[in-house]
Amino acid sequence: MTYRKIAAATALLTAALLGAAVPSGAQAAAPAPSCSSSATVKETLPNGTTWQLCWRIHDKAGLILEKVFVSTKRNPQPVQVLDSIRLAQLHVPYDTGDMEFDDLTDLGMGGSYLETLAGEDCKGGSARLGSDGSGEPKQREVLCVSAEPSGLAYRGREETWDDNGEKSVLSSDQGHDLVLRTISKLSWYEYVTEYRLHDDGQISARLGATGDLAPDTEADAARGWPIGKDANYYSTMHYHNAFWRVDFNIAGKGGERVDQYDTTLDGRGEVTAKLKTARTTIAKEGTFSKVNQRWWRVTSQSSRNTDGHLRSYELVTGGDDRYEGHPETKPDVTFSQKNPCEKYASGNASDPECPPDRRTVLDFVKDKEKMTDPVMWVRVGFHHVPRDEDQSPMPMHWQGFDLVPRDFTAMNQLTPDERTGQNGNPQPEPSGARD
Ligand SMILES: [Cu+2]
Repeated sequence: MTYRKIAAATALLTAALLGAAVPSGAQAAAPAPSCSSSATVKETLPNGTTWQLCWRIHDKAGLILEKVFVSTKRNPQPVQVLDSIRLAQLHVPYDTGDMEFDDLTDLGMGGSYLETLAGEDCKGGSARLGSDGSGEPKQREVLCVSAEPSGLAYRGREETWDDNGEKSVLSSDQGHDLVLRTISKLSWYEYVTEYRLHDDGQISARLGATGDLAPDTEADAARGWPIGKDANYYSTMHYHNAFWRVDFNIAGKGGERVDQYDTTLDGRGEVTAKLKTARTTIAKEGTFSKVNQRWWRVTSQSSRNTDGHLRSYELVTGGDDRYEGHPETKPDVTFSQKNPCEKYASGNASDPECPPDRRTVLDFVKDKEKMTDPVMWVRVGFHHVPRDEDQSPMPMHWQGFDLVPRDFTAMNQLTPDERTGQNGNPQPEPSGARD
């Protein structure tokens, strides 16, 4: 998993943090929110980073974040990152081949499946009222908003010399994430939809699973794992194959370009292997998969940071089991031209307004349309081999990915004052270092 492991101790912190004073400079006029105050989250983290967004619950997709803007103490003007992000499918096929649930389109993360927060669900956070997306007007406490510590954000100790001798300047700070979280109970499983908006501009999307294993007694040792006494009962292995739909709108300009980067061996230098990294611009719709040292970024074609570099966000995926039982779950990422008929990564219902053949991501891209407004479909799978410890309730297991800013700002968004002179100006090697 590449997203940061978060310390469990978050309680009590959020109430204090969310009420913290906004640092000067971070109060620049934000664009008018396009949603009501109850559907707006605008919070400033301790080091001055402010995230602002709209949220709502969709009966199938569950929690949707829209119009996501970020500003920091050093870059106080809010800049849009995302038009929207949400889950786009969750396949749960069992290894026996006897059972599969497409949890988003068959059931749904919203509606009656959406849990009202209770107990310790949002301890230390702020529970927000909202409707569950079913059309039912009743408002419930369904969204938990909290600020959670993310550990050491950076550290740099600089050694300098003057007439008085050696001087050491330490820059270090603790980081925080703004966390938005909902819980959906689908039969035995309980899923946590979570977005972590980091103070350095990173966005982490992840799905947690807890609750209980689904009962199924058909498995043998090749397709199940013995739980309970001896080997009387094998709990069936299965996948949780999740898709997310990500629509960037960098600086509100849209029209991003998709870049793929590959790093390969390129002969030898004087000491060791040479490597080269090459960009391939993906102009047309398609599906793509990871190989060693391959990654993608979504790049604005018109918005630049103050160094003149095009702003972008990079997709970073970590632990991932590819489910090969369906053709549409084989690619790791799909880029398609934005189309309102393409709602889910699979299982799109027939709609008289839409062509009948747009069921899965593979259908979305088969005509290889030129992309002027790309949508990114990210697939992350988890092959769940049950274990004794999964009962009961099951410890949370997570799957997800990160969106990491690349050239969104000219320096680290958290750069402290004493380091601002170092942009493009690396410091000389400290004395006493290796030669
Ligand atoms: Cu599972």
